[in-house]
Amino acid sequence: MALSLYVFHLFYKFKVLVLVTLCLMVLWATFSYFVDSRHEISKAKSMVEDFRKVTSLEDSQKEEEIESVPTVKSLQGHCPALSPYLRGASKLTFKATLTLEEVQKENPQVVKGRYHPTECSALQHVAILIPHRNREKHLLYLLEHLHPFLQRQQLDYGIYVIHQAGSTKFNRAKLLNVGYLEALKEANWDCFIFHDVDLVPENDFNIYMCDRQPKHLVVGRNNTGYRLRYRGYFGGVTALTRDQFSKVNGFSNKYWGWGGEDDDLRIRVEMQKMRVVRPSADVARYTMIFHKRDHGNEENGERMKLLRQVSRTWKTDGLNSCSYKLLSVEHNPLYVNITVDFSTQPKIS
Ligand code: UD2
Ligand code: MN
Repeated sequence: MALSLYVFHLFYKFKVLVLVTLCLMVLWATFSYFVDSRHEISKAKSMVEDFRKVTSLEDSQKEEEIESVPTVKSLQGHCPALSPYLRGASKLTFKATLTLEEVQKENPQVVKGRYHPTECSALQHVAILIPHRNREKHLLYLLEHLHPFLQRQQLDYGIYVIHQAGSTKFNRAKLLNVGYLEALKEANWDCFIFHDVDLVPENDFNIYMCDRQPKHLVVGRNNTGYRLRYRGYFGGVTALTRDQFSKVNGFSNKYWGWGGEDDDLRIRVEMQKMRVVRPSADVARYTMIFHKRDHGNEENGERMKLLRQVSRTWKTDGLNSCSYKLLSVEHNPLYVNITVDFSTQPKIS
């Protein structure tokens, strides 16, 4: 009898132990679920906050617009802060046999390099400016990926390729100044994206809209292990509003060959008490199509000297002194091609 009582007691103790363990497991699972979801919620919150900032910039612009000229467009509802078409990270492919005709077929709604969503009124009008010479294949790949990317973001946009004619030293910064000046002759763009031809964005949550501060869109790229190259790095792809860019007098026109012009723009931005902002590292990712240094774009030996002078020269070297010979403006189906000659220095066109 005593033995069976003892066995019963032991069995009872075992049951209690199992029950307690089960309770602990349930508690642990619940706790980790809440910790995870709190993390997710705060991530989502910060994303929404980012979009709210952009939209409020837009709203203040739109309010001014509505007050001055009530247009038919302003009666249409604005697109949402977060487009429903975004997909996140995508695996990029670059088909060797791709043709311009194929890309055109994929983008029937793009006319003369421009697109706007029909279901809502875009939050910003964005001009993409691409400096170019001898990189036709890169341009093709960029157009292939960028058009659908921008359409998924519900932007009213136009793509401008600014082509440097001839074989004089390449001048990326001056080409971008030309792009800004020429694009504004066509439309009242709110925002400018200064875009290398060989950088393809990997994640469409990297929104091609301007912020209240100048924005640097390349935190990382494939060939630098997706890390920021250095703290003040401002190269590759940047977004500035019409006003931010005009406030710094644009880029310097004096950087011939490779390097320095991006740091010069950052110095101009900081001198105007603006601050460079960046999207989070997990979305600001790019693939740079492999290339070697081009002929005619050799390293600029003057760049350190020029960088030391920015505070003295920015007011007279920039948009207000950008002289060039405009050779042509062609409206191709997928982009506007602006060809300029820098070999002579005629007065501003
Ligand atoms: C870096 C920067 C770039 C710029 C450059 C220094 C990144 C990702 N990019 O680019 O923004 O600051 O250093 O000047 O950090 N191009 C042509 N044809 C040419 C030469 C240049 O089209 O013959 C254009 C093209 O758009 C190209 C860009 O200029 O992407 C920059 O030149 P790069 O790609 O040779 O220089 P990279 O990759 O070191
Ligand atoms: Mn490059």
